[in-house]
Amino acid sequence: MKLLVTGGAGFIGSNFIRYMIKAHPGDTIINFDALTYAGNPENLEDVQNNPHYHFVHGDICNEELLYFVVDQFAVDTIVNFAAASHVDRSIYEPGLFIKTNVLGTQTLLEVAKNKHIKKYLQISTDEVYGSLGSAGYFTEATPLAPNSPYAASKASADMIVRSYFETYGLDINITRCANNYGPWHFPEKLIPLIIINALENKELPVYGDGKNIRDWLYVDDHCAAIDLVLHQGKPGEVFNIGNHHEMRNIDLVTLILDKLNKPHRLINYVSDRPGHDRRYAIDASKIKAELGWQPQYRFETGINETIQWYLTHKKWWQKIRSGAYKSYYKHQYGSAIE
Ligand code: NAD
Ligand code: TDX
Repeated sequence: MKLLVTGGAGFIGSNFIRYMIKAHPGDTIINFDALTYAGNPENLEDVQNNPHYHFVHGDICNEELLYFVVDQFAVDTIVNFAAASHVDRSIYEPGLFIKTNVLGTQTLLEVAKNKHIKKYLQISTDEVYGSLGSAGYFTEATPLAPNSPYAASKASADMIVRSYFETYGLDINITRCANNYGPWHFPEKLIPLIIINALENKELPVYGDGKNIRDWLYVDDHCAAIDLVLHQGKPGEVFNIGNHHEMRNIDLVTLILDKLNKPHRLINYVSDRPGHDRRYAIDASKIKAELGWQPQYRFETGINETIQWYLTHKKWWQKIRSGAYKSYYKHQYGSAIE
């Protein structure tokens, strides 16, 4: 396989590239990434000298460059991770999310169609389904009802991907995964933010009443699912990915504090996120039944490994937290949290 991975320098993309290099050492992987604040070449330092791995610095809105790269490497498969991915940032800057997530996806699809790419996989999210009440699960048949500009941009992209299948016969799949956690997770997101703030004895910002529920999946299990869909996904199909690990945010924050032996008084309830989805929960029975996917990580194992990773990679996150991230943090949390 000659695989173009967009957004491969981010959290899930970098874990996926490392996973694929191990699982399919003969494949060629081209990581195409704009290196926004969330893209970090250090995430892939250990594979950069692998002769089957190539990095191209580029924007998925740049059609000309995409054609060049697809020709240059004779790309036959595309996985699109590239996205503006943080819900809170989408509230301040919706236009960027539309540009990257919607227009960028369409640009990539156009190249895939014209270059007769064999498989195009769109990495989507469970957030496109909106919010659940206290019961029930998202299935692939749940209507899309996105609530944040981020979720709306991802849902829009999904619709365009679908249209390239229906109209042009491009072999596409869409995966919609639950919240991921694991190594290389950018510290603006809840789990790494809580681990790092706790390690530094800083306050932990919990939105609203802390009772919003997220369904957590270890990133390697997501990578394995993507690998299966790439190889076996029937054209045009959507697959939900998740492992029934629902937790209230406050319970997750408390669990991390306890594991780090840090006091609960670090918790600080702050203003809620506007449009904050109450509950996500994925029904992944389709990918299990059709492709035989089975998650390997129990939450207890995954969270312990994740905490351990942040303890042993202080330099990685200290560098991020000392740069431009500081002004985002101040903007998001103001003086409520130091
Ligand atoms: P991330 O923010 O860590 O990484 C995004 C990457 O995309 C970065 O490397 C960034 O530089 C790159 N990028 C951004 N704009 C680009 C552009 N215009 N052109 C090329 N590259 C660009 O995000 P993540 O958490 O790794 O998420 C990856 C994908 O998975 C996203 O599409 C996201 O919607 C989806 N997803 C994430 C989760 C999660 O829990 N993190 C869950 C489900 C789905
Ligand atoms: O400081 C915080 N305090 C807080 O209470 C932050 C950053 C988050 N939260 C809450 C909001 C959510 O209920 O924690 C939960 C998780 O928040 P995020 O880590 O921002 O993730 P979420 O909004 O659920 O979105 C993530 O999962 C789905 C990814 O960022 C998306 O890219 C993915 O599609």
